[in-house]
Amino acid sequence: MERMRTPRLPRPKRPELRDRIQRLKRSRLFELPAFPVFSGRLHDPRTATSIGRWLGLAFAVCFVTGLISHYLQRPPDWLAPLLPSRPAWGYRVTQGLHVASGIAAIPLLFAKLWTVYPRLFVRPVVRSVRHLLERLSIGVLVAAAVFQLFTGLLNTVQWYPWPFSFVPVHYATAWVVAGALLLHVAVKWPDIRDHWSRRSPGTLELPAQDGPDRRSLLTGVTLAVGAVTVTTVGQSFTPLKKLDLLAPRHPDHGQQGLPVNRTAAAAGTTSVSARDWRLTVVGPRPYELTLDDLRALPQHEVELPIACVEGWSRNAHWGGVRIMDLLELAGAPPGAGLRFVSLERRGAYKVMDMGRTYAHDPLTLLALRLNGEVLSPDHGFPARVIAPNRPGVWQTKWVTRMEVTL
Ligand code: HEM
Ligand SMILES: Nc1nc2c(c(=O)[nH]1)N[C@H]1C(S)=C(S)[C@@H](COP(=O)(O)O)O[C@H]1N2
Ligand SMILES: [Mo]
Repeated sequence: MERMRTPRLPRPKRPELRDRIQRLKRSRLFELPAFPVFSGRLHDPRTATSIGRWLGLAFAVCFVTGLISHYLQRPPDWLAPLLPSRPAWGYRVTQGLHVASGIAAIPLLFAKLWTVYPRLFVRPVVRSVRHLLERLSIGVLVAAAVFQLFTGLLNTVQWYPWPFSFVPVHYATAWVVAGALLLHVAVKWPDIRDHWSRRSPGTLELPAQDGPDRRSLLTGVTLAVGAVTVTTVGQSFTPLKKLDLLAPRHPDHGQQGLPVNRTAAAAGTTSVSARDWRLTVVGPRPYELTLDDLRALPQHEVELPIACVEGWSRNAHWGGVRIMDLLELAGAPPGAGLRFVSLERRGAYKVMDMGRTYAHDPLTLLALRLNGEVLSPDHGFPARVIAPNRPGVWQTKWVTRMEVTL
């Protein structure tokens, strides 16, 4: 009887390779990540919390001051007559803070991203639906924050290397950053609570955690934030103007002691003749004035800043006629506002609407003089608006027409 032969297994072509794989599997080497392992304290939740709270504060200041800028510039119809014209320096402070905290946020964001980047290598990539949502929301937060900070910075130097219009996109992204940030803080709340301060229970148990390396990192970040702040904040906080080395504007550089954004040449208003120029006022009692007529009206002097939306600002001494006097001459009722039209041929700032509070504020002038001299063409010769607590964009230059609005 023939013996049954066990069927022969096909011989592995490379037995040594199979053995190696088997051994590897047994040695758990396969479970190790294919990426670097991060065990340093600089990447732990405590460091992420200490940098994150400053970044969060900077973002909160940006968000609030950004909304103030939005509503002062583009109020809905119901709000326009209620906008406050005081304090006179209000917009100077809020927009100065906006750009300063935005610039400070840039090194903070770098530091924060560096602290948490090992999380990119967490495996498994997704543990649960909750984990997936958390990672997606952080993805949105990081993308929106990086986008917001860099486009904001480029806007301050008036560089627009993109096909969309900056302001509406910056505004929409502000809401995305704010929403994603709130969600992020809510999800990470347990970590934040445990690591907020030195005295928190999580760290008391581990007193040796805080080593010189963490302190060096935080010192480095503080120095970076200090350096970018001190070298730019002088563009609006003039006591530090001597240190204003990196900001796009220096408060002292410009004709008549004041920087210029849009020149008369750019606006096509270089050759306005003082003799032919007229101010046309449209209202219940319409009238027209020459420059000499305006100069013959009661003159007032005010000290008010130009506070540009791009973050620079400078106080100046203005002389001219009160807008409220011109309104009264036109027989305007107390609730009236105004529309101003500039000689400028085209441009976003040719027409400007002014609400009741500004129009009736005694500080609001149709200015004819700047720092003791007749306005230069670049500053709006023959007449320009200067009003308190008003974004620079609405301090209309080269005014030729005023229409009473009710
Ligand atoms: C989380 C960060 C930021 C948030 C939430 C934020 C938010 C806002 C908002 C809501 C506005 C008003 C937009 C409008 O008028 O509709 C604004 C305006 C502005 N922001 Fe930001 N911003 C941030 C960062 C920055 C940064 C980093 C800079 C510059 C360094 C910057 C520069 C500006 C400028 C120049 C404007 C005025 C734009 C204009 O009206 O022409 N922002 N921001
Ligand atoms: N007609 C007109 N007025 C304008 C502008 C403009 O482009 N056109 N620029 C505005 C901006 S953005 C600012 S910051 C102030 C600056 O005034 P200044 O150039 O006299 O400093 O003018 C505002 N008035
Ligand atoms: Mo401006």
